Amino acid sequence: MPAEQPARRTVVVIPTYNESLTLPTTLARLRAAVPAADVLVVDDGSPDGTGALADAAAAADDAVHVLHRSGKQGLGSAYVAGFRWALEQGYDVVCEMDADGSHLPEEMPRLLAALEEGVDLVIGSRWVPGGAVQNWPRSRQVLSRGGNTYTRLMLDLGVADATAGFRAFRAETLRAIELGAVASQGYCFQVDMTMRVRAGGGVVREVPITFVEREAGESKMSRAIVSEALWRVTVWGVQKRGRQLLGLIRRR
Ligand SMILES: Nc1nc2c(ncn2[C@@H]2O[C@H](COP(=O)(O)OP(=O)(O)OP(=O)(O)O)[C@@H](O)[C@H]2O)c(=O)[nH]1
Ligand SMILES: [Mg+2]
Repeated sequence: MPAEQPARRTVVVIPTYNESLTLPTTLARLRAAVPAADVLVVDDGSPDGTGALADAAAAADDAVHVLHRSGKQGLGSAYVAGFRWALEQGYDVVCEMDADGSHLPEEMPRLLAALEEGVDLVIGSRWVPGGAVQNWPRSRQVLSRGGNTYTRLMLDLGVADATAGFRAFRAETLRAIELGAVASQGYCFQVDMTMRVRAGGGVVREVPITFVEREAGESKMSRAIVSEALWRVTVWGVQKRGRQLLGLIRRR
């Protein structure tokens, strides 16, 4: 009989800012869907009391943890803080998920199952065959598809949904990344992390998911987040082409 694999310790990091209407349901569904996984809520002092709701959930359930930060500091830095905490605690697998119900907790087991030996990062993807979006306005679909097409042209990461925030990382993959150097704050945090995993030779696998528009609470999407993604991806793309050109010249 093959030796039994030791169970992987898994944590799901959920960043929150004003998600009091959605977090309790998301937490309950996640705990039911993946009972073996712990949860870390990273709340940025939400004025609507999301942090207190997270504390109440943590008091009632040992698997739920909360990191409180003072004031809205951005999605990217919330994830970096959550990842650091997770690595310090010695988890083997670290996942990302939104609080607003867009990422179905019931699909998390499929992401975890796809993180097989040899896979470093699993992305729950809207834009691979079998992936879908529900109730998303046409404008958001166009933005997401357009952003991903531009990212593919500039960076060629071999990924259809580089901005997706529904993910599972192997802890070693995160350990190999210099998290302090990650400056991206909005959507492009996801592109940034994908690029760093690929640059380190990591294997990325996409699994199709159904992304559902939030039913309550407000989006934190802003013009600033879109323009940050646009300029950073452009700078990375130009740098990449520059390196390729230098390589060509040196070879001659
Ligand atoms: N801690 C923290 N969480 C944040 C911050 N900005 C966004 N979030 C959370 O990150 C997740 C994604 O943010 P959303 O507002 O849903 O952004 P989005 O999914 O791109 O936009 P929608 O499609 O409109 O929902 C949610 O759980 C937010 O509460 C932030 O500055 N700090
Ligand atoms: Mg959302």
